[in-house]
Amino acid sequence: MPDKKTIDPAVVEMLEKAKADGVLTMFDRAEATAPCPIGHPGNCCHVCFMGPCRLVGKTTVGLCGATKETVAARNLARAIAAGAAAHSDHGRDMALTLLAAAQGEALDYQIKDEKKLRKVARLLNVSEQERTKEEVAVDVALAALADFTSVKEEVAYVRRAPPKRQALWRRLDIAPRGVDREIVEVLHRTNMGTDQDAEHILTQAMRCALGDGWGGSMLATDISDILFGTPGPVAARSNFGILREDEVNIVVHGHEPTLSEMIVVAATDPELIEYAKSKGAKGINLVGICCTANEILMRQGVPVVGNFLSQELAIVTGAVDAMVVDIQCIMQGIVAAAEHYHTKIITTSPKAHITGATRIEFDEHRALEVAKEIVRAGIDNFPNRGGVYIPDYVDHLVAGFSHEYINYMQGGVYRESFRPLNDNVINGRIRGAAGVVGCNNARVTQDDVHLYIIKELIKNDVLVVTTGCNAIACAKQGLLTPEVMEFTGPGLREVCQTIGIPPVLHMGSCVDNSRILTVLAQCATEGGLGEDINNLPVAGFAPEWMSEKALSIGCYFVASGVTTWMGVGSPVAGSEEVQRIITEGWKEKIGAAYYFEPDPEKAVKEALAHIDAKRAALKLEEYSPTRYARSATYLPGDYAPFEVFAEGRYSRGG
Ligand code: MSK
Repeated sequence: MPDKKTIDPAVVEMLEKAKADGVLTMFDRAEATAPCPIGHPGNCCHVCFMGPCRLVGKTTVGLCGATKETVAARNLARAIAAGAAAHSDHGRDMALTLLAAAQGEALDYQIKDEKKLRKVARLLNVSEQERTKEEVAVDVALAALADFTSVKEEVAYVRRAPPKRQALWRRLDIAPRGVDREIVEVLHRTNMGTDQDAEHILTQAMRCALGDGWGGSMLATDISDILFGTPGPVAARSNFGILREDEVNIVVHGHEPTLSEMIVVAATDPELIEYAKSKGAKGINLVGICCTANEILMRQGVPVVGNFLSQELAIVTGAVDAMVVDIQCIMQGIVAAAEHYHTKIITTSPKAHITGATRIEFDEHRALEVAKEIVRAGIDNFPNRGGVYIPDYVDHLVAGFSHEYINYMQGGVYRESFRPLNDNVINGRIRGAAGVVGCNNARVTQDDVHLYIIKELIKNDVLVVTTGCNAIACAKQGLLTPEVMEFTGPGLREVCQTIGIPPVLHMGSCVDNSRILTVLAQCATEGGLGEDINNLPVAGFAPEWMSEKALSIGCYFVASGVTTWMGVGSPVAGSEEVQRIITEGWKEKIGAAYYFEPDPEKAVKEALAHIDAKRAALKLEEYSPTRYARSATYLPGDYAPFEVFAEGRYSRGG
């Protein structure tokens, strides 16, 4: 167990309150339950009913003779398939919502970004000229749905990758067909007695993950943008201090924006605000947790309470009148926590019920009506509150750096491009870039590894993009504001100050890691940095990962050419051969390695060496930490426009 449970002082206060109130949280359960020493490193085989076979000590093969390599590879491949399924099913539901909206069956949704709709239409080979946006949207939705189930054809978005990468995927026969087919094939091959060659199994795992990244997740992101708007920078607030003692607090938690976007509308409905006042509240305060939070944060500026490990603790404040959940990363423990307080846990997805929770099923055909019913349930619960304690910590942030905005910010409407970014990598102001993403994990100190890695990277002039719970960890630390230049190396600082951006760019939720893929593809084809993603001086990190989705994301980053370091521990530690395959083997095969490295210092060191090696291979200026030290002399407070954020870093008061 880590020495400390968290570095967030608001969480420390809430853990004390949970203890005083007799509430057990994941932090307590992590202390009480050690990870299984056989399953954790991938040595437990349970694909048939003669086992599980535990490959430890003298037992080196299962009943069927399956080796440690085969077992570890099968376990990893199955986890990747499950993660890909989660993202892609989310994406498919977005396509169904778009279809219903375009056909006039879901009247509460509009096509908010027509420009993006038409761009996506062209990418999916849907004719868009001289057609209404609704006509185009119907065909885009149908094309997307067909993409998920394509049996033979590769998914359309493969064509968004650099041509060299596409060619490599085709040569290796891993250009993904529909993600459904790839997931099924992983499950079939890893079924008892089928594919029993570790490398062969893991090659299919890559294909499946690519079907997620360049298929299901990318479609989820694009369709969300079409329906709810493509994000641009938006100022917002984070941490427990955003809860209000005198207002109805409604927390949305999970991943899908379809319901939460409607709850945003319902929470600002004058009639419902009046209704809240009739119950003694001053108004309605809508906030988020996890990736539903990221979705409405980056489009609507809705504040975020915390990341994955903070979900039970939000209830412990006694101030949450309703916690509305949809899919993924929702702990069953929130229902038990809510029994100590008045909080109503409301499950909404037809796919996700939780025993003991209140159920209000979401239906996109009457979306706003359901959203209002949910908000009303939260309001009705306000008078039932007991004691309330809200830790007084609030930080400010800027979120919403979509691919489209990053393009725009480097030249405006008429000259948008990635040229300035590439040029600054070439001249060494920016040493490289990193995607730092992913969950919290109760086996390590909450947010500590995230922030250590990000601070080390930006100190070393590495521009960081972030998503998911890592983005929320950064938000709580004030790292998503332009004022954090004190942590930033001089070259990167100069670039960020010139453009007016933070050194850490919030790019969205878990499925929005697909935005990072398209940014990388554009960097690779812009010129000057090679011709493929694996030529770029970039790295991937998931410092506190815990979810199968994170394994799929990590795998599609690697298969796309980004060497990636996963923190915490390795799910394949039990097989040296599998570790070799996904590191040296994949480096040779696909041009990038998949590392599991629990030591964050070592991971950063290796990633910086990797970035420098990529610079050298491109024959770029050797990176020097002092070359731009004189030109980038401005520090926080030297310039006025963002003084409003100057507090930062777990500041007290909202
Ligand atoms: S919510 S998958 S804990 S990032 Fe997307 Fe956070 Fe990881 Fe869930």
